[in-house]
Amino acid sequence: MKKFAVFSGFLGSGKTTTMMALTKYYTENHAKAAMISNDLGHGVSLVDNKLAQLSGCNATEITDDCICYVNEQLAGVLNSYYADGCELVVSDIPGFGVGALEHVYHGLTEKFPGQFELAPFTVLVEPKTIDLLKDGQSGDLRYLYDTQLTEADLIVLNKCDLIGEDEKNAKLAWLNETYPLAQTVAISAVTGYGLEDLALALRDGTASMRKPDIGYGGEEFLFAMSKMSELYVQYMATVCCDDFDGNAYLMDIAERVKNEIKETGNEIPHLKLLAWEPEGDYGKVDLLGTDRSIEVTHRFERPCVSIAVLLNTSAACPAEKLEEIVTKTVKEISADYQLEITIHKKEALAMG
Ligand SMILES: Nc1nc2c(ncn2[C@@H]2O[C@H](COP(=O)(O)OP(=O)(O)OP(=O)(O)O)[C@@H](O)[C@H]2O)c(=O)[nH]1
Ligand SMILES: [Mg+2]
Repeated sequence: MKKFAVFSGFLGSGKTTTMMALTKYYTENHAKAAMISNDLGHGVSLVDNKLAQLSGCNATEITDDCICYVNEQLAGVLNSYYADGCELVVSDIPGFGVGALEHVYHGLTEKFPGQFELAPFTVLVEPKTIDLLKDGQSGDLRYLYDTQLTEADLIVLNKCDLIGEDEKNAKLAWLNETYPLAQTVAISAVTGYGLEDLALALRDGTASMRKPDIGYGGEEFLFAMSKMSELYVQYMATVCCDDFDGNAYLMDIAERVKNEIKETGNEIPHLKLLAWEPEGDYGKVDLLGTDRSIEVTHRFERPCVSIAVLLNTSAACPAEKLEEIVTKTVKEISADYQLEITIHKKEALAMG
């Protein structure tokens, strides 16, 4: 079997965490699996890919462009994974994944007929997003949330560890009623709950290849996209003292960025900060919006003397403003911790 699935879903819904958990689970319980992280920065290293590699996953990245527009490059990566014995490969998609069904699934099928077996087009959603959609409070983002789910063959309700059984069932029932063409599974990428259901849905299911009318490129889509920007920063930091607390350092950066973005009235759906030292110890911090608390997703176990840092973020904020806030924050907090930093890559992209 040479199965491939795209994992779409809103920023922070847990695509990367799920792909990491699934590829490990699938490899241990079914057959060899691998993952691809895809994003738009030019010549950058992605937090998601570095994280997957640090945690021992079979992972690679495609940068510079969306897999929507580089079908040949994607096919090359898939073929090398299959040649290596993989039977399932999953990839995420930059931005919001809207239009991926057409550009990736139909693109691959037209250019490479019969070569790849496409698993259900998979869309992740977290409980909080369903609340927003149900209450009609999703504002400008409603179009994106709804369109993603409309395209899905398989909807994955992730982060079920955060809700009880009754709430999970109510949310699944709402999804089944609202998006009747999609199959649903409930999982927690963090606890591993539901991973067997997800594995079987991908192994046994096939893509419907249906083309729902999503108004791609229309006014609502362009309006939602026009607000978004992305920022990629890579730097090295040398530590001068022997009690440097990498976890506190990453938390402080995320906290200050959150407060500064909040002050401007903008929103930051996902900020990822990953730092590692030469021995492989690493810390990861995630911010999922100005109204949420910061999560330490992985902790440094020991004090460290030099670290490499990757920061990737998507924000509903003008690109220059985002870059200004993040750069200033990194410099100030690094100075507070007496770190000497060398920024060797920085790119801000406006999505609109
Ligand atoms: N409680 C809980 N948290 C989760 C789960 N899955 C992911 N998360 C957390 O949600 C945050 C975002 O997860 P990611 O996997 O980075 O989300 P993503 O969809 O890849 O985000 P983008 O790459 O920005 O699109 C991280 O802090 C994760 O630890 C889950 O099942 N339960
Ligand atoms: Mg991700």
